Amino acid sequence: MRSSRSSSASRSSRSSFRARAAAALIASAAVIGSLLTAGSGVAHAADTPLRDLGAARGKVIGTAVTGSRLTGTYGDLAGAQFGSLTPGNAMKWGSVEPSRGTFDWAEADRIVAFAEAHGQQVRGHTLVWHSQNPGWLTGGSWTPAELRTLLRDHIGTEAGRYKGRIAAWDVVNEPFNEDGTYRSTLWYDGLGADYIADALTWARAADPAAELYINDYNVEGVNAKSTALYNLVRSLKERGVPIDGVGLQAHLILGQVPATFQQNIQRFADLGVDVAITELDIRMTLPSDSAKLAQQKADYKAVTAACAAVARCVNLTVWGFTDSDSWVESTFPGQGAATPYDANYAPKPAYYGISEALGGTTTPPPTGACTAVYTVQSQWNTGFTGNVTLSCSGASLSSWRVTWTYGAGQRITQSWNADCAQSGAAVSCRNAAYNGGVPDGGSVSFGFNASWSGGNPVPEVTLG
Ligand code: 9MR
Repeated sequence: MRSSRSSSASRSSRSSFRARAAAALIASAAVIGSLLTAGSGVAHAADTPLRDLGAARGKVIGTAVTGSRLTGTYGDLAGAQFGSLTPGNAMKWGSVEPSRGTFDWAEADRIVAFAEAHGQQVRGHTLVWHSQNPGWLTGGSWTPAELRTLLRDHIGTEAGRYKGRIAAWDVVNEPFNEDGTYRSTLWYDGLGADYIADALTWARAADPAAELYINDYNVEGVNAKSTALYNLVRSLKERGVPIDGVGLQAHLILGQVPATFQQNIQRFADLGVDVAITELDIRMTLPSDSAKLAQQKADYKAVTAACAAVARCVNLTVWGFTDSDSWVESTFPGQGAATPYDANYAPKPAYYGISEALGGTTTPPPTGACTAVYTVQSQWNTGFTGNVTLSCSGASLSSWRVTWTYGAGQRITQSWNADCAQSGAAVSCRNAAYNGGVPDGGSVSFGFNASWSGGNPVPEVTLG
């Protein structure tokens, strides 16, 4: 009954979504079309969006997002391709109540409003966790009774604020250790294991329409940790505690999709709960190359196929859809490229892995691409140093030209490792005599100094 409510809500917004999706794809085609590719070319703008492929199979395909980025190409793709949004950080306790009794809902509100405007569900993340809590909470010393009241009030406040607007809440996040014992946290240590049942009960009271989940990582295959989660869910159901689903985060390593993924999803489904793959990413050792990207495609396809095969696997969410919005590189030095789109918003083979597992076709198959990424390396009151890095994967270049248009009056004063010319706002940089070649799996960078005033937004670059 619960899931039919959410799916009819998403159905009613479907037709207005289509018009917006078409417009968004036209907007993003400028970026996609700027890629140079080997072989038969790049993504075709007419490929069916993931959200539509998922909907046709009864699955919601989602992404984690950063609220402040929901404009331009990032916003176009987030709106056009995905059927649900999860705030990556904006709904965590430390984000919403940085000082006790002082709330900041701005980014969370923005994401919820964006989702509603685009006919998307919101997965709320997360009400009870051991991490990203405010300092006043973790630094305080509380009696068990005080801690319980704090938690109950927090759940009531946050889930209550968004009542009726959240499809599913990750009520409790990451309660287990790898061996299946309970993780020692503020909550477990202070309140015992029943903090989980209490949190679910309070969440149900605050928002009766939301599906309530427990979410964890390294629980994708059958192992000690996922079995502990399984036993917990079974006992909660036996006790009549409200629990509607389990979230399998799926922060995976290239080539290591657990063989028992589908079997594990199925055993939770057989308990009578929904399953969501809530935070999918698949990291690799950098730099990426065509072989790694092909393996990543196979891995994304296997994960999506495992979800597609089980009716109660209702949602598959990627933890950031672009490599420019992923937690991986800063957390695992030397690892990255974990998401389905590269940092320039070009769909990677991984994107087609998801799409193909949902019955989509790739027209024509992507064989690789070269991309250019513009960054501001340092900035002072009147000037800045910029860098552009060209990288090729599954393709190569023997010469190149990168162009962009400044939106805020920036002017290039000096460049190195490229011949740059600026006319009005338009900049064009060609390779120097010695660095026109960019091999498959390789990269070339050039730099420049420029002036700015008022603002220094990063322009979209075209490689052509
Ligand atoms: O993506 C989130 C990142 O921006 C934060 O710095 C990080 C802090 O722990 O949390 C990331 O999201 C986590 C999610 O909330 C829970 N599962 C693991 C995710 C990756 O760390």
